[in-house]
Amino acid sequence: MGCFLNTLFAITPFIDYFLTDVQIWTDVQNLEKAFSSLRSQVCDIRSCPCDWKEFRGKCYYFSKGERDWQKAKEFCNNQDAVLAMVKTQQELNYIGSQVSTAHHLGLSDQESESNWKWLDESSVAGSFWNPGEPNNAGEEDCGEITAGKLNDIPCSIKQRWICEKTL
Ligand SMILES: [Ca+2]
Ligand SMILES: [Ca+2]
Repeated sequence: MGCFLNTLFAITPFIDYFLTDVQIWTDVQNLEKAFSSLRSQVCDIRSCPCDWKEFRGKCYYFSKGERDWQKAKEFCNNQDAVLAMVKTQQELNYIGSQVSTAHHLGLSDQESESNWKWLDESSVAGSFWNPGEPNNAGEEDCGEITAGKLNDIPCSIKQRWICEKTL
């Protein structure tokens, strides 16, 4: 491709003299085909950003630092991502296998006590909670994953978090 372009640029000043309109049109078409092929090859290369992990078409970021729930949420949004929302048992198992400490998730009942929703407003599978949770002990309005299942905690707790985005 590079050689082809170099050649094209080198001969450009002489094109008007040496090529007929038909030949120019053929060259333009060939060039368009070459660019189209190149573009489709580049667009086929899709992968998660460095430091993110891929699972079933999504990219996950497991933080090293610790923040409260709101600050963790803002971090994810600034990465074109969201605090992770766990929709399937497979996803819960995967995330649980990746962490050994509690992590914030995109889950809260801040809008309406005991009405737990993921950040996209979808509801939570009851079986995902740890036994006895959510218990709102002392006022807990944010969701975390701990010991492979969900728990409610105070939103002000600073701890690690997980972001997700579609691949
Ligand atoms: Ca609560
Ligand atoms: Ca709790």
